[in-house]
Amino acid sequence: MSTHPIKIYSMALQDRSDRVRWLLEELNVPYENIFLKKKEGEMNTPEYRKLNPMGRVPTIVDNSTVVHESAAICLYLADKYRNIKLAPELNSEERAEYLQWMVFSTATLESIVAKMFYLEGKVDLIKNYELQYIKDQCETMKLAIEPLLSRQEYFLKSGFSAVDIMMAAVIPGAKEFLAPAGSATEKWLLRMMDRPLAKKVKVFE
Ligand SMILES: N[C@@H](CCC(=O)N[C@@H](CS)C(=O)NCC(=O)O)C(=O)O
Repeated sequence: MSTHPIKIYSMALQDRSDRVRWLLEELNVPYENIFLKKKEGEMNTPEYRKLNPMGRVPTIVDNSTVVHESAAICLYLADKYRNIKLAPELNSEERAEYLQWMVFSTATLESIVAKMFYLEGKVDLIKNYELQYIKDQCETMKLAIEPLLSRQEYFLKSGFSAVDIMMAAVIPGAKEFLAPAGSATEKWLLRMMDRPLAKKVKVFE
């Protein structure tokens, strides 16, 4: 077990570190925030590049363990503190489904949702073409998400898990496409937004 609180390197409360903070709160694990000032070059120092050679955030330092990639960080933490049961056990029937959704949340979902931010301020022609692409991709992803959340309260049948945290941190970026008004996905998202520890770390602000 840790002898020092886990350090989370980020730029702000509302970047991809928010999902890590939310998970740590749900796991009841102490942590220390280290906010790097991008404009002052703090993501570009040799010391930080040793932790994350790309100079991105979030990165965590847990004694001698260093991890970047928010999904990998959440996988690592939910397993490390598995007594809190936010990740199915290795031999559980739900383990494969859990891994599937954790990888989906960034590799498939966030890679598309992040384009929405990239498009801001771009010329209309590119914007319209790209927006149509994002919309089409979201429609395909909805085929997996919406029926599942119509059947059950959380992404895993057994209950709230690290998957819900990852998904809830990403889906609002393309809410109009992925969680339209009245959908089961929107109802799930509202429940996630109402969780006291999500509110505490201001994930949805
Ligand atoms: N896939 C990575 C993405 C990491 C990432 O791109 N983080 C952004 C902040 S949310 C960043 O560090 N951007 C670098 C910059 O703005 O200079 C993850 O999920 O951790």
